[in-house]
Amino acid sequence: MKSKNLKRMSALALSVMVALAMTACKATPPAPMSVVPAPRQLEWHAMEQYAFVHFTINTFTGREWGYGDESPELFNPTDFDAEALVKIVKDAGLKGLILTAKHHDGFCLWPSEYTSHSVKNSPYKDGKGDIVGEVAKACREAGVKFGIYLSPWDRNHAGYGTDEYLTYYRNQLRELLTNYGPVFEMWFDGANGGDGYYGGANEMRKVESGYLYYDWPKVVDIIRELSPETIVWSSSLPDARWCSNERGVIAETSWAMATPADMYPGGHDNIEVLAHGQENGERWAPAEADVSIRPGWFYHDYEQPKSPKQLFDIYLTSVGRGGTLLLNLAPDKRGRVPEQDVESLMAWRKMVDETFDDDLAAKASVAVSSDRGYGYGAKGLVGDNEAYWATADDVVAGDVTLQWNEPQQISYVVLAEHIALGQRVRSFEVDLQRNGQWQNGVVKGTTVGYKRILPVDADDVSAVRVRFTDSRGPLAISRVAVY
Ligand code: FUL
Repeated sequence: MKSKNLKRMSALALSVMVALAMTACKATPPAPMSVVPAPRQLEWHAMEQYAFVHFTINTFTGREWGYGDESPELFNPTDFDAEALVKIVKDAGLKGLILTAKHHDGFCLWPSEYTSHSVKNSPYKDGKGDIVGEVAKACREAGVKFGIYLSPWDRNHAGYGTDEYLTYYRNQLRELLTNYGPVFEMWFDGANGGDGYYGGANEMRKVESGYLYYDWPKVVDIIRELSPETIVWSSSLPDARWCSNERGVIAETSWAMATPADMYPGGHDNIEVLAHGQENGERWAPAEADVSIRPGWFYHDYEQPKSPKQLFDIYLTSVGRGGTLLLNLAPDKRGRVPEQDVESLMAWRKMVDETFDDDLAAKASVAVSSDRGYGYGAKGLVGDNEAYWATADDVVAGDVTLQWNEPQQISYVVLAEHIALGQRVRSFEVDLQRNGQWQNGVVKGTTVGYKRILPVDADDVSAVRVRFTDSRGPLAISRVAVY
């Protein structure tokens, strides 16, 4: 008995020693690049896709941009149900929901204490309703993250263009962050100035440069003070940037880094920098692709939703290009997402899940050209785990080869960098071995980032080789998958 115990103890001691020795000989990780994502940004990347919801007085007037003179009485959804809305979002695999708490017309979907131009003067729940509060609560309960769109441009407010409005705007921001948090993302639209109601003035009010008028650093300070985990979208100090179009297309070359002064020179959008980011940018500001399921952002009865295939293509050009997808839903006058939109959305989800279900890398033999030592080998490339493949400090190129016993039919190669240490890859090529012959450069690409999905339609593939041909530092690749 005694000797049995002794044997057990020594086996245990041995395995502890082996584990300790192995940890001790694990190679050191590559040094981080000078710009890396904050923890809140890493979490945001991992969401991959989330919903936008455009719903306000425009839903009832048929407009895209309300003038600001609309009576709150027009806001009268007959069948709004926050839980049903959030359920659709969740079932579609969208990890968050950003609601238009206030669009350019100035109508507030919450009973703000700073204005009467809100739901409290609408017939919805006899003025006792609070769309922002109801959606925030339903999101919390369903485990869907909640975000807020608070339009800086306000065509209703009499003081728009003066300091008085800035105080109003900041008070509303405080009110929302205090009463409806946690808020994963604050969305500040760029549309600015122009004609509007402005408390009855009915005139043109141009703010010289929208960005300078709002004094964004002050707005960002408020967010950091009240809600440090919130992603700030756009403005002069963004945690995430506009991808430069509203079609859901992130550029093929897209760095997650960019320098604020280059993104917004003189307070205006620099489309080129917004589209591509900058390899040597000073800030982690990855691209977000905002696009609507319908032609408009708000519901119009004459419009149709995009097909599942169109949504799938958008997924490939957004999530598949290293950024996130912000997909807009437009509830109708009932306050419901139209049935055909829900159908399209669910079919899209199914398409994504089925396409990326069975990673062929799991049954391949995987080899790399070199690694930086124990703990950073080929194993780290396969499956969804924390490990990653990394090369030695002076090695900025390298290959991964996946080989199968049986030839495979493949549709996509998916690459991912270990971005916690920064974005590195400058260029890569994908080669295929078919019927014993290597076909080189079937895909040639530049950046990878959080995730890169590469359409490759080929059968009889016995091996896939990814050649990372240039990088800003040693390679740190967390995934090579094949579907
Ligand atoms: C635009 C706005 O002007 C649209 O109305 C919409 O809110 C979209 C997401 O951003 O610039």
